[in-house]
Amino acid sequence: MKLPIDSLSVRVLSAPLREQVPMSFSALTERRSVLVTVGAGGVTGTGETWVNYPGWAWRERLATLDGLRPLLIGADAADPAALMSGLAARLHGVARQWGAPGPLWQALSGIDMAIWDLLGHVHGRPVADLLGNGTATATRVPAYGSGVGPTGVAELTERALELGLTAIKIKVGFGEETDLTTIRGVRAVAGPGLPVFADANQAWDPATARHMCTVLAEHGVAWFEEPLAGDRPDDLAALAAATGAAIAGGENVYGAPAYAELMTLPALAHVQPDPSKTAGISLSDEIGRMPGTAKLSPHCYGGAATLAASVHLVAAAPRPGWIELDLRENPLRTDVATGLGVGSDGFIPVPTGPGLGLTYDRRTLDRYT
Ligand code: SMN
Ligand code: MG
Repeated sequence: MKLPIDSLSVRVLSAPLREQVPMSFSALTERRSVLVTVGAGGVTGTGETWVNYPGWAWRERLATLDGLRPLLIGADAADPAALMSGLAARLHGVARQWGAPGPLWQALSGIDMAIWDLLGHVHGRPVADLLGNGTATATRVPAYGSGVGPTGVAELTERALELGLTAIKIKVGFGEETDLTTIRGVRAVAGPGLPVFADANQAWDPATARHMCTVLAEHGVAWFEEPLAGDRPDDLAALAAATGAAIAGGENVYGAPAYAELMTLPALAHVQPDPSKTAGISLSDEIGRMPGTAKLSPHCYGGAATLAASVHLVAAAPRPGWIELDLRENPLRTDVATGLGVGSDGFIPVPTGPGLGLTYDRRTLDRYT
């Protein structure tokens, strides 16, 4: 059955943050999100496209989605993976010439997420059931608390433990002293046993990375995320060989060939495509099924739709990893829709409703629009 797309609409959300979120590359001053809604045959689906950085990215995204609309209207929503790989191939050349594969993939990711939600509604099935071969789907997936440090270390660690989460990810790459203060602060609250992951956001050079991976491993850090620039797999391999570090990464990789290359890295323990940013649901699912040993642990720093997409992806993955749950305030994730929540065991139950399984609250959406 063909499902010709007949509409594409967008909604820009923003919510002020009481406290800035420091990152090794920039600070975030407000939560921003662009919701993408696709319609076909009287049914709609809603996804989300990543517009966190830079602050004006939402304007670019509206323009890019406008530009993509003519390619989408009339296209078949029945097979989103085929539609996405077709669009990616068709737009590859212009994205290179534009120098903007990132924004293009981010726009396509939001569209793809919306189409999977729509398809779930058409079939009356959760997205997890429609992915892969539709079998061996988990009913709940483990979540870790992310975004701990360099500020708010004790408070955010306590929040993670209160939520029942069974692992934490710290932000490093702010200098050795600051990074050690962060890991010590987590251990002081959570004790020596809690699994802790560290994310350097590509801040280190190879020598610093070797040193910091060794130092942080002594504090029991279990994976090192983007310790080096994401586009240098040989440097990552050398770092892993020298230190034995387990590597995580993938939130800044674009296109199936680049992910396939990343997956050949023997030390890659977790691959982290972002369903709102780098790979939508279709390519994220494909990446999780690529040969290799890395588990699928999607990058998630968005609203409710991106979290839901991550949950469905991990539930259906042959090598399921972790769900990333940002511990800092984000009403665009917690307040705009119902259908997702963390259980007291630190696991997120996979929504059983159709599509992504979210029900948006119109009034709250309007408040943040
Ligand atoms: C991250 C990146 C961008 C914004 C927030 C957090 C980080 C992560 O790399 O993996 O969560
Ligand atoms: Mg990261």
